[in-house]
Amino acid sequence: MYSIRGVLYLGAFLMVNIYSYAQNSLITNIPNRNTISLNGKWQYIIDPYETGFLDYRFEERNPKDKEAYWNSDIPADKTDKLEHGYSNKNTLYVPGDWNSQDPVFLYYEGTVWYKKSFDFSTSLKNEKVFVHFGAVNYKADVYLNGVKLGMHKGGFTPFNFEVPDTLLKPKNNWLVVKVDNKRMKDEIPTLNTDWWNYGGITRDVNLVLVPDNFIQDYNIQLQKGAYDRPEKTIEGWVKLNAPLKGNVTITIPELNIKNQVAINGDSVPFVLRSKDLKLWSTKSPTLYNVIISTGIDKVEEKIGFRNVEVKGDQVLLNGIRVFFRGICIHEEIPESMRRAYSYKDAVYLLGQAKALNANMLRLAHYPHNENMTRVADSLGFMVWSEIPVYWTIEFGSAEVLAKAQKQLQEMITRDRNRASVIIWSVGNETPPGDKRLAFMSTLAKNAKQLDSTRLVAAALENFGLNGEQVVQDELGKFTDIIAVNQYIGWYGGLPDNCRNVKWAYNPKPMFFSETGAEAVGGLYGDSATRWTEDFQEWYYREQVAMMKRMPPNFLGLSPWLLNDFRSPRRNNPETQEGWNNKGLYDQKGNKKKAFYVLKAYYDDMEKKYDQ
Ligand code: GCB
Repeated sequence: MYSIRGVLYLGAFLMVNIYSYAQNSLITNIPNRNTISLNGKWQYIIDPYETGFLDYRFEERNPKDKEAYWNSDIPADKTDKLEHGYSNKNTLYVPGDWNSQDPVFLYYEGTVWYKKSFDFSTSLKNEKVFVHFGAVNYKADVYLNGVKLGMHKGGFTPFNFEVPDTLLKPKNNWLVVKVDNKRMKDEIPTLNTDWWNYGGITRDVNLVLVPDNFIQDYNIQLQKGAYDRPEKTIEGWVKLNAPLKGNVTITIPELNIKNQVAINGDSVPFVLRSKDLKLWSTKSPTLYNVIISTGIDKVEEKIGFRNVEVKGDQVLLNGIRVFFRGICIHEEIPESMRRAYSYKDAVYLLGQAKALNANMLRLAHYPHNENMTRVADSLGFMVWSEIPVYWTIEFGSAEVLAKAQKQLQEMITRDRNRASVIIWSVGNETPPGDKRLAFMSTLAKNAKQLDSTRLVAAALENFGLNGEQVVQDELGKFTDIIAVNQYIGWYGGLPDNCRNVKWAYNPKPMFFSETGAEAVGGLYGDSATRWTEDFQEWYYREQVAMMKRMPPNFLGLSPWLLNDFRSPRRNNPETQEGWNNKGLYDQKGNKKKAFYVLKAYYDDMEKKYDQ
C-alpha cells in the first residue's frame, strides 16, 4: 500500500537532497489547466563557444553584462556596440528538436539560445504564474526579462518555475532559454547511447495561471487489490502548494460520486466508493472525468481505474493473466527525421502499434511526451515507461544517482494518474557489478516508495548462445518481473540458433523487453542475406518458434522496434548511413515482411489470452 506520507516524504527528501538548484515543485495535469501557450517561432542564437554565458576569460558573465545573451539585445543608443542579437532571420519552431529544422543543426551538440517575446495583458488577481516546459534536452537555463528563473537538467521530463508578478510586463517580455545538449559523462544518459541526441525545446512551453493557493498534484487510483469486490474503493491524495483550511471536493459525475474531505494543511488523503465503476482494461479502456476542487482552484481530467499485480510467476491486470503483445518505440517520426511531440504524432505512432495488434508499449529509453501516455490511456495500451539510465552510467557517483532519482521522480509525478502506465523501468542494459547494483537497486526501491501500485522493472541482458539460458543478474531480485533483451540470431550467430536455446524457468514473470534484427526497407534477397527484409522475417520466424517453447512464466515481448530510427552509431555506408533499421516499419513508414510474422503471432496470442 502506498501512503501519502511515504510519497510526500520521499518527494521532500529528494527535493532537499538532490535539488542543488532552484526548481519549483512540479505542477501536474498541465493540458487541463489555464495556460497561455508560448509555442511557435522562437528566435535563436547558436553559441558553440558559450559566448553568451562566459566572457573572454571564460568566466561566467555578470548578470547585467550587456553581452550576456539573456539580457536585452536592443542597443542603448546609436553609439552602442552589441555583438549579439536575436533576429527573425534565425528562428526555430517550438516544440521541436533543432536538428531537423535546419541542416546546420543536424549533428550539433552544444548551446543554442532561444528567445520568445510576448505580451501579458492579463491582470493578475490573487494568481500566480509559472512557466512550464514539457521537456528541454538537456540543460535549460531560463531567464525572463534578464532575470534568471532557474535551471533544469534532464532531457525528457517536465519542469516549471514561478514567475514573480513584478517581473511580468504588459508588453514585450522576453523569455530566454539557454539550451545545451552536450553529452556528459556524469549525466543521465551518459556519453554513449544508440539514439540521436536531438537538442532543443522539444516539448510544449506554457505560462500556467493558477490561484495563489492551487492544486499542485494529486493521485487517484483503484485501491490496490480492490478490483474484484462489488463495491470498488478508489483512494488517493491531493497536494496543494500551500496550507489551506477548508474542503477538497472530488467529483466523478458519471459514477455519481461527490465527496468532500476537510483539509487543514497542504495535503489530504481521500477514499471513494462505487458499485458502478467499470475497470480500465486493454479491451475496454474506460476513462472517467474526475474533478478536484478546493473552492479556490479546480482541475479535471479523464482517468481510468485498474489493478496490476504480480501473482506467482504471472502478471495480472484486474485479476486476469496478461500476455504482453508489446512493441518498443523511440520518440521519433522517421519520415521527417525528428522527435515526435504532438498529439497527432502520438495518434500516428500508436496507430502503427494498433495495426500490429499490440496491447503493450515499451516507451524506450526515456519518458516520452505526455500525449503518448494520454493516448495510450484512451486506446487501451499497457505502457512501460523508463528513465534514460542506459548502458554505462557513472554508477559510483552519488551526484549521478541523485540525477537519476530526480528524473524518476519527475516521470512518476507526471504520469502517476495514467491507467495505461503499469511499469516503471529504472534503466536499460546496465552492466552487472557492485556499484551498479547499489545504484540500480536504490532506484528500484525509490520507484516502489514513490508508487507501490505499479510494477518496477529494468531491461537486463542475457549471455551465451546455446544450452540453457539463465538470467543471473542480481538486479532481478529488486524488480517485479525479469525483463531481458535478447538478440539471438542477430548479435552472434544466425536466427536458427534459437532452435538450440532453452530458457530456464525462474519464479518471476519473464519478459523479452527487446529482440530484433535490421532490415533495409525494400531490400529483398534470400533469407540468409543480412540486412534484407527476408533475413529479418526469418529472424522473427525463429524467434516466434522459440517463444512458443517458453516456460509458463513467459509474459510476452516488446520487440525492438516499431520504426527504423536515427543513430550516429550506425555507419554501414550501404545499409545504415546513420539509421538503426530494426524497425518493423521502414524509414518511409512501410511495413516490412517481419511485421506480418509478428502480427500473426500476436493475433494467435490475442485469441489465446482474450485481451
Ligand atoms: C539494445 C539497446 C537498444 C539498441 C538495440 C540495438 O539492446 O537496448 O537501445 O538500439 O539494442 O539495435 O542494438
